[in-house]
Formats: sequence, structure tokens, C-alpha cells
Amino acid sequence: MQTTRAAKFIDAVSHRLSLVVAGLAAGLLTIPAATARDDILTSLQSIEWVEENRSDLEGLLSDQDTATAFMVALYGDVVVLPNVGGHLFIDLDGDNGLELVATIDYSGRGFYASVAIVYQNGHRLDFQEVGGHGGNMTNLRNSIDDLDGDGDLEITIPRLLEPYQGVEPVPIFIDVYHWNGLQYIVADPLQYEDFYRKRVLRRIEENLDALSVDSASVGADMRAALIHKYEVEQTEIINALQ
Ligand SMILES: [Ca+2]
Ligand SMILES: [Ca+2]
Repeated sequence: MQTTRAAKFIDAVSHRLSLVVAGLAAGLLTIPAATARDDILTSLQSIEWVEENRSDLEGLLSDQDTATAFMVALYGDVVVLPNVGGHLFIDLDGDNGLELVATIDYSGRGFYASVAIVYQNGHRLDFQEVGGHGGNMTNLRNSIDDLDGDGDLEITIPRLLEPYQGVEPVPIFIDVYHWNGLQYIVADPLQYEDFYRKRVLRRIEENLDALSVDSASVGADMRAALIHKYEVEQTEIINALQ
């Protein structure tokens, strides 16, 4: 019964989306109309977010535009509209229920610094946002991993340690966000010491080693800026693990 109802919703939305896509192709629309946004939200509220429905869920949010339209409808009246970069349905806590994770840009310039996590709660969709400290997330899939092997997935989000200045590389700190039973919160780095020491710190040290050799492929100014970046990152991690 529920599947039939869901299928009807999907048909209705598919039809609506095909009009939107046609509009986009014709250059007539930049974002789906409000009614289409509400249809996407209604459809996603009406379908059970489980592994068995993954293809339907992914069909409803088939690209960046539909994912953005969904988030705009979900957030409701907000002053600054979210733009979705990457998104995926994934079971974060191993209960067979899928969650939606999406990178969000608020600048309009493609800085995906925030991560939205959407959970199904009966017919309601709850959401929270984490991060938002300036680091740009370019690969969402690589930012989700079970870092401590307890079955729950952590989300890693870069945080800028210094403000952007032109084209110079900026030092970042990778924050780990983990599930506390109610929501995702930033973790104490000491709880993920292996991740920081064996993965993050090791990579920084490899980069510093490579930069210690004068290389023709990197100009002197860039080399100095990169060494500064990695040294700041190295210090920050060592301090955080004390
Ligand atoms: Ca789940
Ligand atoms: Ca974990």
C-alpha cells in the first residue's frame, strides 16, 4: 500500500522534475519552482528511508539541483539559501535506516563548508548542520568513515586555522564529528588519536619531507607558504593530542 502511494508521488514528482529540467535546459529557470520543491519534500517525507528504497530515494534527488531544491524546501524560511555540493544517502549508525548527508555552500561561490545531516523520524524529517568553519569540502564520500571501528560513521570537516589571503594555501584542522546518540557533535581529538597520528599527521609529515627538498615544480614563495601551512597544522594536532 505504502509502496503504491510512494510510487504515485514519485511519478508526480518525476513529471514535475521533467518540466523543471526542460525549463533549465531552455535557460528559463535557475531553480525549481516552489511547487516542485514542495513536491520533492513531500515525496521524501512519504517514502521510507531504508536500503530497499535506495534507488527511489536517489532517483528523487538525482542531481545537485534537485538536492538543493529539497534542502531549500526542508529548511523553510531562511534568509540565505543553501546550495548543495555533494550529497549521498548512507546509513550512519548501522540501523538500516538511511540518512542524507550533503555539503552546503552559503556564499554562492562554491565554498562547501557546512554539512547537513537529514534523518527520517516517522513521517518527519529532522536535520542538523555541522561544520561551517570555512574549510571547503570537495569530496563528501571520503569525508565519511568509521574512524574508531565502533560501527557508527564519523564525518570529517576541515576548519580554517587562518583566514583566506589571496591564493596562498591556508592551514586547516580536520574536525571529527561523531554521533552522541542524539546528534552529531565535534569530538575531542584525543578520542580519535589513531586517526590523527596515523593518517593526518603522517600525511602532513610526508608533505613537509617532500618540501624539504628544493623542487623546481614549486616556486620559492609557494614552497614557503606550503611549509608554513603544514607546520601550523602539525603544531595544532600535536597540541590537540596532549
Ligand atoms: Ca541510520
Ligand atoms: Ca565510529
